[in-house]
Amino acid sequence: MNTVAQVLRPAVERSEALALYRDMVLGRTFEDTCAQMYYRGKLFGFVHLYNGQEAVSTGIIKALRPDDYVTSTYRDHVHALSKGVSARSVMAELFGKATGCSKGRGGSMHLFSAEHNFLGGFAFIGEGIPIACGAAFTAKYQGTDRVSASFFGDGTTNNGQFFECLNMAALWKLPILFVVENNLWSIGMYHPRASSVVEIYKKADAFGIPGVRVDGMDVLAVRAVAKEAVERARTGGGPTLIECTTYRFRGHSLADPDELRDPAEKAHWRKQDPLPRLRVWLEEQGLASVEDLKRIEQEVRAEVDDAVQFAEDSPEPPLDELYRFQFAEDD
Ligand SMILES: Cc1ncc(C[n+]2csc(CCOP(=O)(O)OP(=O)(O)O)c2C)c(N)n1
Repeated sequence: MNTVAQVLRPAVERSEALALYRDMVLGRTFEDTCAQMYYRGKLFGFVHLYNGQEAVSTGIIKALRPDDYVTSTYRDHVHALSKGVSARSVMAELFGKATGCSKGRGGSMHLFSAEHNFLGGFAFIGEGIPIACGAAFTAKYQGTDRVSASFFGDGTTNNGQFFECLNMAALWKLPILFVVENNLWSIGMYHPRASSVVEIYKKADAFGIPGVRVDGMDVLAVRAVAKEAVERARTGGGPTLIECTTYRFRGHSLADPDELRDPAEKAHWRKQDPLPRLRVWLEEQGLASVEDLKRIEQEVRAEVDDAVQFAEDSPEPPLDELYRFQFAEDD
C-alpha cells in the first residue's frame, strides 16, 4: 500500500506547464521580496519563507479545484498565492494594512481567505490538520465532492494532532490529502534525530490508508501524485498521506542566521532547485523558449512590485476598529 512514487515525466500541455512555472516563479519572487521588505522594517514579527519548497505548493494546489479547501502553517505565503489569493492582499497583510487578506489583523502567519477556501495560516504547529479534517467532513456531510488538503512539516508528524486526524480521516473515509513537506529540519532539529520512523509515508500503514513518498523538488512528480490522491478523495476512496522530500533554502525564519546546517548539505539541495529543473525540462521538451520564460519572470516581477506599492499605499486598520472582526457577525 505504501510506495515511493516512481513518476516518469507525465504528459503535460504547454499552457499547463507554463502555468506551473509561473506559479513557482511567483512564489520565489514574492518570498525574496518579503526578505527585502523585512530587512527594510516593513514587516513585523516572525516571517517564515518558503524558498526551495515551491514545487510542493504548486504541484498539490494546482491539482485542486478552486472550491477545494487548503490549510497551511506559519510558512503560508506561497500556499495562499497558489490557492489564488492575490499578491496584493498577501503583501498588504504582511504590512499589517486594512486591505490585507486578514484585514491587517493576522500578519505573516495568519493569512486567511474565505473566498478562496484558504482556511489559514496557523502559528501553532499541527493546528491546520484538524481544521482541514473538519472541512473534509463538511464536504462529505453536505454531499459535495470537494476535497481538502493540509500542508505541514516533518516535525509536525510527531505531534498528537497528526495521529488523531489520520485516524479519524481513515475511519470516516474523509476526502483529504495530508501533505508532509519533509525539509529535513524542524528549526534546528534534524528529522532523523527526532522521529522513530524516518520514512513518514510509512506511518499511513498504521491507519490503513495509502502513503506515498515523492520527490518534492520535481513539480511534475508532485502533481502526478496529487492528481491520483485528489481523484481517490473525490470519488469516495478516502485520505492519502503524501510525503514530499524537499528543502528550505533559507533559515527557519528571517530571524534565523541559518548557521546550524552543513554548507555541503545546503549545496546538495540547491542543485535540485525546482525552478531551474522545470525550466530546463520545458526548454528540452520544446514547450517553452528562453523568451517565453523570461516574459513570465518579468510579468511576475511587475506583479510583485505592484503588490508592494499597493501595500505601501494602503491604510492602516483604523484604531476605533481595534475590536472589530473578533466574531463572524462583525464582518
Ligand atoms: C504546538 C507548537 N509547539 C511548538 C512550536 C514551536 N515551533 C515553531 S516551528 C517548529 C518546528 C516545526 O517544524 P516542521 O513541522 O518540520 O516545519 P518547517 O518549519 O520545517 O516547515 C516548532 C516546534 C509551535 N509553533 N507550535
